[in-house]
Amino acid sequence: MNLTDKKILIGGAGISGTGAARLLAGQGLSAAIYDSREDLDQEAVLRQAGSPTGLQFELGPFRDELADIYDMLILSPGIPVDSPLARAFMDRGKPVWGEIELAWHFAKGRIAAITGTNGKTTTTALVGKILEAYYDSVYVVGNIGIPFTSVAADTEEKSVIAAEISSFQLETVHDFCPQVSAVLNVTPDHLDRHKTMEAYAEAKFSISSRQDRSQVMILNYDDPITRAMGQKTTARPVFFSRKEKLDEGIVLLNGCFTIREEGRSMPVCTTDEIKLLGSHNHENVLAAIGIGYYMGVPVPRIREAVRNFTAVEHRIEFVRTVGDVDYYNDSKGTNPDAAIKAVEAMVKPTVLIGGGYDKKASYEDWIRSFSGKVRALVLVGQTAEAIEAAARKEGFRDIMRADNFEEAVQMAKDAARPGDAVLLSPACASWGMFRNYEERGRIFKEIVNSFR
Ligand code: UMA
Repeated sequence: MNLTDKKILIGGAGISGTGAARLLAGQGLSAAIYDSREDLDQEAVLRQAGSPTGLQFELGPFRDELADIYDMLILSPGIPVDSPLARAFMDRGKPVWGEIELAWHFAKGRIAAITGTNGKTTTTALVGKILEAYYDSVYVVGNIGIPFTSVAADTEEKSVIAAEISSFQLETVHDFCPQVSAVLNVTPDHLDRHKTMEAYAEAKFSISSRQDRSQVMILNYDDPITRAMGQKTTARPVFFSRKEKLDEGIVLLNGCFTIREEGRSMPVCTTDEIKLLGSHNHENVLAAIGIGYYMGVPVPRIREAVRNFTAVEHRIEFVRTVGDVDYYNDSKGTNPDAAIKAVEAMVKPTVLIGGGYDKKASYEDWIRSFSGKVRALVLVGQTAEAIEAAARKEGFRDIMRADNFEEAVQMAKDAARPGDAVLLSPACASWGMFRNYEERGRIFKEIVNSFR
């Protein structure tokens, strides 16, 4: 589709929307930004968009007539596809694209696209390092915090791109077609938005919907939902498994990450050689090895990158030890499944800080994973009550409630004994209390770093 002469409305003035505005302006296309915030700092938005001339603003409650005035909508991932804004365009048969589709339209080179409920940031960052170990022109973009639109115009035919893509972003892809796609796992998350697990899994699967047999879809064999995707995909499915010694795929053989293809076994490195904490990270490493390999990186270069890779910020990130208590920042643990992985990775008695924005998750499995390791739970935020109720139902009683985040960290410090760990792994999004999980993690680290 040719965007010239189209009147384009960008929905949302966050980093996704401003990235889109910057890209469109660079292509000589004019656009307007819609945002529900009437008090939006237009100067700041303009600066973030690279000060394009002629960027218009449409602010405040959505008016249906905007969908008459504009020809297409570029939708930020935080705005649902069933919002009045998106519906109005769809009802009129007008295109609704997201950041990924828009960037894809202008980008050159090959893409490795990674989604999944958990592990996608770590895996994408590791894939970025693997690609950098071999290629000159590498970009790491998407849900990881760098909008794909912000680099699309810089890419060249020789570029390779590692893109972390959320289910929200996958709702607005159409022609997007990566060279290698990956779905790491699908467990309950964002059900307030997708409503059912089927719809959530379907959104994840659409990462591969345009691929053909010359392209690869990397899937987790140990997860029943992603394993089933292997039957449905039009791409060539390649499985990874932490548990099964598959004849084909990326597997763990006697503690060694190994690529198995057409009867050959290619050892990459052992679990002892990696610096990532927790066995869930073995899955991320298996997936990243597969993605790197099918993006054409030779095994020795993959080995080098995997061995040197350290944890991503906010993902079971060690902060410091104070008074013989280890502090870990897992602010990226924004759903119960991710938070379970963090609890499992702890080796010491743990005081856990949880709670935040309500995504209508259920917390029982998370509480059950405490299994004697979590000594006390400090709760804060909108979900504190629901988590406390779930914990009491499961027989866990060492619960404290804090009025604000700072108090929660202080309470955890007071409850911890020498030899313990304090873990921030909220099982909830940060929205409402913080701008995003990064801000929550940074503030946690600031508080911990201020302890004497
Ligand atoms: N807005 C409206 N109407 C609405 C909702 C929002 O006008 O109904 C406006 C807000 O006032 C705000 C803007 O939209 O000005 C925010 O847009 P956004 O929520 O899409 O946030 P961005 O800053 O553009 O960041 C988005 C992703 N955010 C979400 O998906 C919620 C970022 O993922 C992503 O890094 C970025 O694009 C670049 O691709 C964050 C995230 O929380 C990290 N992702 C979720 C997750 O990982 O679980 C999916």
